[in-house]
Amino acid sequence: MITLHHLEYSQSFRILWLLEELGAEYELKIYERDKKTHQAPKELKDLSPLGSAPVITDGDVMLAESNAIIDYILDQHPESKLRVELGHEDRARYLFWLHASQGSMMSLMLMEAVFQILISRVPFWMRPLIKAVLGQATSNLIHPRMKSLLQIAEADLDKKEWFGGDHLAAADIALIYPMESAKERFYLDVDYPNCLAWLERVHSCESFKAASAKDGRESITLKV
Ligand SMILES: N[C@@H](CCC(=O)N[C@@H](CS)C(=O)NCC(=O)O)C(=O)O
Repeated sequence: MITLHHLEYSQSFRILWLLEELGAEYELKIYERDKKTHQAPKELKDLSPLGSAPVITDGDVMLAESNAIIDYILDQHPESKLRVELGHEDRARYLFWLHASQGSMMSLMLMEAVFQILISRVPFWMRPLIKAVLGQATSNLIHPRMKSLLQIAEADLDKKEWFGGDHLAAADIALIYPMESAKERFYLDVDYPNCLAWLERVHSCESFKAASAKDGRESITLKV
């Protein structure tokens, strides 16, 4: 049986939601972040060479990386509709969003979070300079790329309700963390009604509510 090693308020929420959506049998181990550093505790770091969450263990298998874990779990549930099968008209859309979630959107949101942490931690006399440099990087690099991604998302959701097409798919599960982060960082506003409606649909899924209750979260807050 799979054990999900879940770090509170982290990207591993997606795996919790996936397991709930599948109705899978699993064991859940919740780890608390260090109160000061927000880092994972040593017990979780020791599980994988990456030292980050999520991690799953399954017999002798240990696996890290959210999307690798999503694929591993879906391999065990071939009956699930969370993958859009080969040859389906929505296959390309599904693959794009499954991978853009981590490869593009999450990286941008993470970069912005790291910039903000850096600004808050440098000595105060350096802060105006660092803020100006990282502010430029945010406006020139992060904002236009996020805008492009969200515009594509908005157009795709105008055609069909989910990132996988007509029903909830693994791409939607992978996207929840960067999309919630985008909302928290004010990228998602009235210009993106379809994206906001998608978030509402996600929040009303019973499996999402069950995962949220187990995580003890009220909302997704991006912590590195
Ligand atoms: N690309 C990795 C990122 C994992 C990651 O950065 N996890 C963060 C939580 S959101 C973490 O474990 N932070 C605590 C730490 O590094 O100690 C994945 O998707 O699994």
